Amino acid sequence: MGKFLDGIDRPADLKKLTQPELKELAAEIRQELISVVLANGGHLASNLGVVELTIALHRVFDSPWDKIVWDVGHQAYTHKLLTGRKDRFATLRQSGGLSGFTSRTESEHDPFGAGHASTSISAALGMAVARDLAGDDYDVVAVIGDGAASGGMALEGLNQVGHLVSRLTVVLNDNGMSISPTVGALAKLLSKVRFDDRYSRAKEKSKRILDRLPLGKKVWWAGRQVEHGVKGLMMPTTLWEELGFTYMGPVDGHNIHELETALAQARDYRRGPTFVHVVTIKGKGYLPAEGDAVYFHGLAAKKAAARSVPTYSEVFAQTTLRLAREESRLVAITPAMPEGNCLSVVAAEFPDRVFDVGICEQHAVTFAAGLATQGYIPVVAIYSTFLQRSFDQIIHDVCLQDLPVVFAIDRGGIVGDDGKTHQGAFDISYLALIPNLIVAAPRDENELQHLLYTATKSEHPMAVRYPRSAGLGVEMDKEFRLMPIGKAEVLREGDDLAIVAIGSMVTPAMEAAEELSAGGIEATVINARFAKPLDSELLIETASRVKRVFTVEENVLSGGFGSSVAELLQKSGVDDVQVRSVGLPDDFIEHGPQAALRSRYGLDAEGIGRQVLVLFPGLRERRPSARSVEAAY
Ligand SMILES: Cc1ncc(C[n+]2csc(CCOP(=O)(O)OP(=O)(O)O)c2C)c(N)n1
Repeated sequence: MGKFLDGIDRPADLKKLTQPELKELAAEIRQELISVVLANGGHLASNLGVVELTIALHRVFDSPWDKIVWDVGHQAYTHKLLTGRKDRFATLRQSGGLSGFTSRTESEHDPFGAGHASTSISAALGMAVARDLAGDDYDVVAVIGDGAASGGMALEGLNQVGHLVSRLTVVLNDNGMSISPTVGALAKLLSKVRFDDRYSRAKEKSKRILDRLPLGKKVWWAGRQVEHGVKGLMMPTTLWEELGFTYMGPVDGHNIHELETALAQARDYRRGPTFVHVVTIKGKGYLPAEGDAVYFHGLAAKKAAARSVPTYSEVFAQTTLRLAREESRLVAITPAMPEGNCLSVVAAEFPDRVFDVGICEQHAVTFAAGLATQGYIPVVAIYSTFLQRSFDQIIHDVCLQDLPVVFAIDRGGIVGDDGKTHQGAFDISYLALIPNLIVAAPRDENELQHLLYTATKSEHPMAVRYPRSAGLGVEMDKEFRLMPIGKAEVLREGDDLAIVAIGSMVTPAMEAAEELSAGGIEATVINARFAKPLDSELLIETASRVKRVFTVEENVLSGGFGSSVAELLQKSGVDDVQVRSVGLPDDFIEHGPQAALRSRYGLDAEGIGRQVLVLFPGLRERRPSARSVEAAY
């Protein structure tokens, strides 16, 4: 790995190195990051930007005694390399390997697991308060990017830190970027500090004074600056100070010595919270990533074949673009993901009608609700996992008032390499229980465009969830079609059982049915299309006829599509029907390739066919030839 990195088994080993050696270590770390992430995928640019910051943090603080809480945790690769995980680093994001985020189960150096943004300050404050209640003495540091700092929770955390005046350090890793450039008034304020040359001049002067002072005096001097509000008079850093923090910075985030000086000042300032403003370059040290930090924010693992079929996200964006051209009241909202959900394509043509609201899913939903009250047609595009943040906004602000907001829910189902924190496993369950909300999932990209169109014409809120993947390559209809709400589609007729599938599971269900047919079992296959409202007429009629209903969904079974179907049949008094459901288990799903995970949970054609036979043993008995099908699996 490199002369210096080889010698680091724990953070304490860093303390033996000189400043020039630390520089070399940083170069070795960058090499390792680049080679592993280019192969395995992951957050390259974010990690390259914090190499020096991570080294300095681990020299100044004493992890795991001191708690370093990384926000999102996507930038913690150097932290992993320095905290005893370097020998497993090549397994990053692989099945059974290191997670791409921080995780309490992975290391004692990860005091808080993450994956979703803006949690670090609240978690760190909890730790600091626990420390004070217990009469302990460790330091607590939250490291948060300027993107994550725009999230509501981060601001709520800052608010309470200032109120309690707890001793903790917030390190702001300010690179001007979220995944795309950071948006919002706070971002503007930060960029003022970063680019104000009066500030650099004052900083140079401070540095000269500080370098000459002994340590004890340095702390005194930092305190004096705050008391006199010197910086506040000149620079827009007053905000942090008014919030109750002692502000230090901006610090050059690629100068280890300067970082250590500021962090040590923060550590030694015992009178309350400190705020260390670190300026970094996203992608630092790898020119392609410095030049295009958006592309290099998150890379997919190397894929063998180039993709020619558009992804569901691309079809969503193309559809939204067409709809925006036809309907001037249509507006689109994204919480900091214009690249991931492809809305940047729509923003290029309609910059005034696409809103990147920052990493603020809750705000995004209520903002949409407000737009809907005035007759606009808001399309809120959010990944399934991040929409969890907005649960009450969906209930209280949108559905209770029956406002026609469109939810375009990307990455529903298994997402793969990002793992536990990012699987879109719960949305059908948490949406289908909400009154007034229509919940749909297309079987392919053609159905996606029709459902989106239908949602924009709906008088009620409507959610359309689709998977993280390329489409199926089906032909796209030229004209949009209104899909009748709550109407399913029968794809195949058979008398032995009905397989009722939703969304991404429809095609594997059809394949499984063909395979079962070869073994003499004839299944009806229904594309449910809607998880709510269900096509009760069709489901009751089919269930009464075939007596065996097998539901398939890429969502947790608890409260999911299958349980809605079972509930419907139970309520309707159709008693003599066996209902069996497959879906995701009551667990958090690890990282790994999507196909491998689907296969593990039996959510592919083979798994569906196998489970039909296992869960309906009567079918095997009735059809002897089915035994050979089971044997084939
Ligand atoms: C709640 C939530 N929404 C969206 C995301 C997706 N996401 C991951 S990293 C990131 C940008 C973070 O920007 P910043 O905190 O500035 O860190 P940087 O990568 O720039 O270092 C976003 C939007 C997320 N992880 N959590």
